[in-house]
Amino acid sequence: MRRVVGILLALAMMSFGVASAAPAGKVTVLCSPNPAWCDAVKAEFPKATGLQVDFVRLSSGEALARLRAERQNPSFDVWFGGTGDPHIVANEEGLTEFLRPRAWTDLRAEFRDAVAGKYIPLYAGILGWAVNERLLNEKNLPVPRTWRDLADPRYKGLVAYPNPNTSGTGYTLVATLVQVYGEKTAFDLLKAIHKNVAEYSRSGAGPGQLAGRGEVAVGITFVHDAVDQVLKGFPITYGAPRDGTGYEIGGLSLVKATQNRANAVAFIDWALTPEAQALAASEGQSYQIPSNGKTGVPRIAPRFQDFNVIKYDFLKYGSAAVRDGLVKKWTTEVFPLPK
Ligand code: S7P
Repeated sequence: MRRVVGILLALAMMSFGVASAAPAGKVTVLCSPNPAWCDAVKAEFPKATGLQVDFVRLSSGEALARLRAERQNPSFDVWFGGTGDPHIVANEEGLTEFLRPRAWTDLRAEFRDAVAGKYIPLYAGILGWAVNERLLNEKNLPVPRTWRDLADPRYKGLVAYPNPNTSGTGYTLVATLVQVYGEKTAFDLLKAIHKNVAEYSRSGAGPGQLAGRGEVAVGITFVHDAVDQVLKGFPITYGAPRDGTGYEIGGLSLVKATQNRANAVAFIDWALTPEAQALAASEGQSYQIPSNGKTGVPRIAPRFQDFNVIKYDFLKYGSAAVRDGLVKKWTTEVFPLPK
């Protein structure tokens, strides 16, 4: 009898076009980390929830620009990953809203406290560089030790870093130098380093790839992205300047004007589970420190205690006024200079 009822119920559901038992629908995600991680999320989220994922991969600065452009009619439900500064800008401009996720109390307190409820911490990573020592040895050049070393004219054409307009990594570099040296000295240093830059990449991972291919000798990137290049077999060593370096607390934000809130919240809660966060290293070629304290830290993830990491002021350098001001200053005072 129960079997007959089940068949009749299924037929009734199909005849009225009622969705199957699994929740119908999908989540559209603005995905800023390594594309491999975005792909892993797309593959695994449906297995856990029955919901599908569509994503667009944009670097952090591009992602913020897209959310600003779509303020009235966003095509995304969630912003997954990317550096924290633009996530703070998006929150302050009402493009995203803070949501206290199910896993909130499991998230590392130092990450939660640093971003003060502007967004949900997803991971953390240290700014540093990928170094092609083979290329440096060919030119009889030393491995740089400080940011100031990168201004040495002997490194002409041998440095790359991301464009802060598009890349959150690139903005983290500019904001780090300002916090270490003060704005005037920082921009004098950026102007000097500019003469040595072969390429300003679009994405944060770009400079490490350029160094891995031997197109530059020093690629400024997050150290975990340099680790990825090493694991892929490129002749890279990695580190960070001794004179102080910044870091990112990667963001996870609910798009405020989403019409798909329930599914967006389901994605956010899933993304913070240890199982989902473990995908970064196992499938996503991403070796940050996960935000959930219950998620295992990849053995090869760079550790804060191994570097001279500054107390990065996220609330100041993530404000729209400061972030947009420094990006504009770099774009008008550094980028156009002759080399
Ligand atoms: O997953 C790698 C990673 O470096 O990509 C993110 C990066 O900020 C996004 O790239 P952009 O610099 O191009 O914005 C980081 O959040 C993450 O660590």
